[in-house]
Amino acid sequence: MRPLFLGAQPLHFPTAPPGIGAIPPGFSSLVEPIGAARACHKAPAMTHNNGSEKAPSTAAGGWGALKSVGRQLMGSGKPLSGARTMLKANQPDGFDCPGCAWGDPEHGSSFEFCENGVKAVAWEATRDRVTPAFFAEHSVSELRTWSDYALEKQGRLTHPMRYDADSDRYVEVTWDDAFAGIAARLNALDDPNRAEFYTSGRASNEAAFLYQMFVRLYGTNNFPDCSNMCHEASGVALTEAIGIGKGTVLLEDFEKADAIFVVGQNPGTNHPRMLADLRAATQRGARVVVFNTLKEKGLHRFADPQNKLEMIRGGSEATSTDYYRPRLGGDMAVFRGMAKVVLAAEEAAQATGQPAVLDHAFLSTHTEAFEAYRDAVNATSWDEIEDQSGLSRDQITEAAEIYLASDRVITTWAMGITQHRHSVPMIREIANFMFLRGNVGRPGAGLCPVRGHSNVQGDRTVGINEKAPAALLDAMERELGVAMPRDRGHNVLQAIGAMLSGDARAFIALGGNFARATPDSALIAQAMQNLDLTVNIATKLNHGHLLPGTHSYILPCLGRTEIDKNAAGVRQIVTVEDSMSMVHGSGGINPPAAKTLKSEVQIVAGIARATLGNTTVDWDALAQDNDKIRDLIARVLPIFGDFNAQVRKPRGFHLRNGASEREWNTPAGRATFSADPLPEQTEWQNLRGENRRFVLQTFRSHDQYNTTVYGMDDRYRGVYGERNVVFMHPDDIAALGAEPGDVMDVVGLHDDDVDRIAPGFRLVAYDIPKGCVAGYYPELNVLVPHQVFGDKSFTPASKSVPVTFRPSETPA
Ligand SMILES: Nc1nc2c(c(=O)[nH]1)N[C@H]1C(S)=C(S)[C@@H](COP(=O)(O)OP(=O)(O)OC[C@H]3O[C@@H](n4cnc5c(=O)[nH]c(N)nc54)[C@H](O)[C@@H]3O)O[C@H]1N2
Ligand SMILES: Nc1nc2c(c(=O)[nH]1)N[C@H]1C(S)=C(S)[C@@H](COP(=O)(O)OP(=O)(O)OC[C@H]3O[C@@H](n4cnc5c(=O)[nH]c(N)nc54)[C@H](O)[C@@H]3O)O[C@H]1N2
Ligand SMILES: [Mo]
Repeated sequence: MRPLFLGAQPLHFPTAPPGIGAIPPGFSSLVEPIGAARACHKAPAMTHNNGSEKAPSTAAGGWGALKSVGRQLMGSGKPLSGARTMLKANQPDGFDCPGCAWGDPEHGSSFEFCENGVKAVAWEATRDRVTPAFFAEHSVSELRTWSDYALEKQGRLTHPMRYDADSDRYVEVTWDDAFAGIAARLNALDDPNRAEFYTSGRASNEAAFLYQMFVRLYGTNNFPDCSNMCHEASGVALTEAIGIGKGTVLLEDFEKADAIFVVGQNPGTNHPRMLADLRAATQRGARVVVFNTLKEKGLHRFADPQNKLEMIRGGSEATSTDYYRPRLGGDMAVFRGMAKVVLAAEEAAQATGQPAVLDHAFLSTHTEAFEAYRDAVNATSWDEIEDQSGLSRDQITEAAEIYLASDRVITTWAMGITQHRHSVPMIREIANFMFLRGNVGRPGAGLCPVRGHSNVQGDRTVGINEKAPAALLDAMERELGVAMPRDRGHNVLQAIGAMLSGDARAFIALGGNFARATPDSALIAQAMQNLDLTVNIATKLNHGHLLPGTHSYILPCLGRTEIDKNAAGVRQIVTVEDSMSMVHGSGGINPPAAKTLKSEVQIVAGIARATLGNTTVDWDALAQDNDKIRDLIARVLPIFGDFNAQVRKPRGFHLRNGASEREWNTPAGRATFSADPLPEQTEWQNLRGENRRFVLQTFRSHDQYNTTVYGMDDRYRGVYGERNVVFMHPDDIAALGAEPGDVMDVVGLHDDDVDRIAPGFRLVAYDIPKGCVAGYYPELNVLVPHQVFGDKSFTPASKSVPVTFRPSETPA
């Protein structure tokens, strides 16, 4: 063992167990145990897989995660100031980790980072640069042939660039010329609704608020937003059910819950800090019940790389106690089935004079339309439920019994739930189920959509919303003295429609990678190049930047980890809101990647001033002082209170959420049950029995952040060095007349005259329900039809894409 010192605290860090290799340089000072040991009796680990398979014996996290961390911190042989940077992640005086929207613990004293947070930070803190010289060397047509990985790997964008069609290259432009050029194109449009203003969820509250103010003053509500492809269904369903489109729990509730249901979510990769909370729950005897089509490793066991003892012993702890594997799109049936069990238990209790099972006080005081729901549940047969879910009545009964035995239950979910056609009724069903025993709005219980991007929830709160509530628009009008546009604007799919039809003429993106994140990537690529103006505010080069319209600009911005100073040298902080509605400050600590960068706030203000002038709003003043923006936010949205004072508290503050206090902002003034029938057919049921047809879910590998590809491995799923793979049941591979490892083309089955083909994908034999297959986004987005989306949510159904396979000409 080598003694290490972290501040005043001596630490002993273990050497790696045999076979793991040396501790990678650069990460050792990252390691510190978190919190005190939470010794308690342990709940038994059980799996209820679609067969009788055993859970994998290995754990997520552990040495593999630490090795990966070390590699990330070393970058491409140029060590980053990584350890220091990492220590400031999610700290009161540091920056908010750009990795995900999971909440931070109350005592922001222990490290709060994870392997994938480290990747996100290291990716931004790279020393590689994409300079004007790089663009002089490579034409846009050439760069289009590069992979997503290769493009971002070049490093941070340094200078504002303008597309020059003659040379097919981006050339350097001054900031002022860029702003003036953009303003000229925007002001030349005959209708502001011909411009689309995209936002990706990493943008801060300050940048997003300024952006929506600019766009509305310009005259449109066209706010296609990454959340349209993400948790939109949660927003829609929860607004209908509980009167607010957000979750109702705090991180502390996870310490109090008797059972946590984790549905359609892969926290081991996408919200790794959540694993610590899940395993703490199993350790104190709570049940963690997983519903996931796949056996995701992080949802079985987790070795905490920040726990010294565990690392020395090579130990790990369970992150779940019960694991069920429904078919794709089968979860509404699962929850309907569990509700049947709960209602039957209530009847039995009544018949035998036992205590009630339902929370009658809650149902009568706080809910609406329970009877209609009860009728809908009674009208749903077990046959339907078993067929659609792929789980047996016994399995569903077993899971429901855990719910019945638990006083306090939390249900969390993510993309496995939100990216289907019937996502909104599915999430309403989750809410219905939770209402039955009053599991919303009390400690240790509640609904928890686990958001994706680190500030996607905050962006919505501050007005990035194509259908913004009237109250927000009224308040903006009062503040600015100018009428706000009132027509509903475009969401992502409507923006795509407008681009395809030629109605849209301009596209501006505050971050993100619209072209690759959206469905039907091949069609979108064409449509984007037909625009008059495309503008990308970004940290790194991606394919979205390589589809220039007639006039095109790349505007490089500071990242979260970087020091942001105004012209007078005063440091600025920004704020973000996590999945638990906690708003906190974030200030960078690294020097900017280039002196030429501007903050997102300054860039938005620059475009706004050039387009609208400096009269209605003093953009110049706002650009220099984020406190002024926060004051403005609080005037428009009083829920932020004394924003500037609150945000300087160590852990930030909680944005009040009526539903978590049982105040229901629904039309009925109560938590509202829905009585939707199950979908007639899920995509799996539609395709069943049809030769060579499958339903595909497109998800994330362990080495990517959405369209940002960090590397070619998916360690937890045993895939190394490649991304063009499709996970498939061995029997399905055989039915194709193929063998594991064969390379085939994946062909989309949507019935229009577009060819949707992803050539050259290797079949990986995998433990996955028959008829269901899986592969990575964004590579498979060419197969996702933009016409198939969630009812009411308009979210592309990227977890249930009908596909078939054909022999491939592409070499393996
Ligand atoms: N490292 C890293 N972190 C991230 C991201 C990232 O790309 N990388 N992305 C961020 C963003 S924007 C988001 S939205 C979140 C995404 O977080 P997740 O929702 O965890 O993301 P996916 O990779 O899409 O995983 C979907 C999971 O749902 C399961 N699933 C799919 N369909 C079904 C179904 O019909 N039923 C059930 N029960 N399960 C199903 C899949 O097997 C998979 O485990 O993560 C955020 N955090
Ligand atoms: N098939 C399929 N499609 C999907 C999904 C899926 O599961 N399956 N998931 C959907 C989901 S949940 C989401 S959220 C979307 C994600 O869609 P987006 O949010 O549009 O995509 P990202 O890949 O997160 O964006 C990456 C780019 O953001 C830029 N960037 C990074 N940091 C910053 C920053 O601090 N500021 C600025 N201005 N730019 C920055 C970089 O240039 C980088 O290239 O994709 C959706 N698409
Ligand atoms: Mo997302």
